[in-house]
Amino acid sequence: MESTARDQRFYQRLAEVAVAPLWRIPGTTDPEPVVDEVPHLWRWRELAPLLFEAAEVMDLGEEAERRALNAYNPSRKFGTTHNLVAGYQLVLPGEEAPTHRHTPGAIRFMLSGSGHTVVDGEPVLMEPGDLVLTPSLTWHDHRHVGDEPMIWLDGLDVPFVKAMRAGFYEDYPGRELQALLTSEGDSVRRYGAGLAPANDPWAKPYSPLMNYKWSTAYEALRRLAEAGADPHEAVRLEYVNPVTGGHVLPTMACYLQLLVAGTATRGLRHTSSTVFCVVRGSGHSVIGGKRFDWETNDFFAVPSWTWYEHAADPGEEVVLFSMSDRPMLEPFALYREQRA
Ligand code: GTQ
Repeated sequence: MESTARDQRFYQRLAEVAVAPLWRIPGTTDPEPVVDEVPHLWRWRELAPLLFEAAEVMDLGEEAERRALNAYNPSRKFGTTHNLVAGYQLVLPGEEAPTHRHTPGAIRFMLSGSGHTVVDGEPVLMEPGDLVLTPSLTWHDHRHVGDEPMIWLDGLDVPFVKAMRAGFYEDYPGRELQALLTSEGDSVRRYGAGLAPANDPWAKPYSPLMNYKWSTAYEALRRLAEAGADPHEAVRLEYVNPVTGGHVLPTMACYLQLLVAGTATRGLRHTSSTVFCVVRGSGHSVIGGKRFDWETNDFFAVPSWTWYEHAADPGEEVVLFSMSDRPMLEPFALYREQRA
């Protein structure tokens, strides 16, 4: 139909009362999700020197509460994916990152060194390969132990929480470090074997286990590897809430995955977005048709509804850690996946 002067006046009048005609709104009838973020790889080799330089530029505890480098998707100003943000964090010997809490939930995958993250009064010892939770509104701080730099990968749901207009943040009263309320590893003793004390009253919307130890997780992964591999998932375990069997956090799910040396997965895509971190070995992923070669400690973003597959180099057993926003989609029946 021709656009007449009368039509134009009509559309102008709609604009004047802040209304748009549905038939002119793009995207209303997209047959599939339109994804505005890109697959991307962040290399440890490139970022590690910058992380250590950050220690010269910024005093932890004085200038800022955390020395963390947030990875943003090159197609966005904030967020590694549209729902998740990931990045390296560094605490040096003698340093402490003060106590605070916020509505965004966080997970930490430990890469090197050691220290305590104190979570609501529980000192949680972080060692390489451990997955530590600091769920929404739990008081948390990080305290270095030993003589190696303490480095981990942070994963948070900040972009989602901001989009929900639900971001709140608070420093610990008096700006002191929180008091210790239990002995080290209390939740590991209660829940660390994947079982829970009988008649356990835990009812919070996140896992009561604050530390999934590397040795336990890797041993379980090796045992599952003996049972065989899935063509799309390879050998893949989810870190679960031992009380409910559900995801570790209401907004984020975490996984540990093994690829036998020289093997590859088949293509997979889903409506959840994922950040993968290379725990061991080297290989590559093809994401949205683009190849990314990765090494230990690198991490990469797989956007929603984007085909991806992983391959382990010959002679290299590969272990991948991943965090996913799948729990944000499931309650609304919006999680969907497809296998090649
Ligand atoms: O370590 O508590 O990357 O509060 C972003 C916000 C880390 C933390 C981040 C945080 C933290």
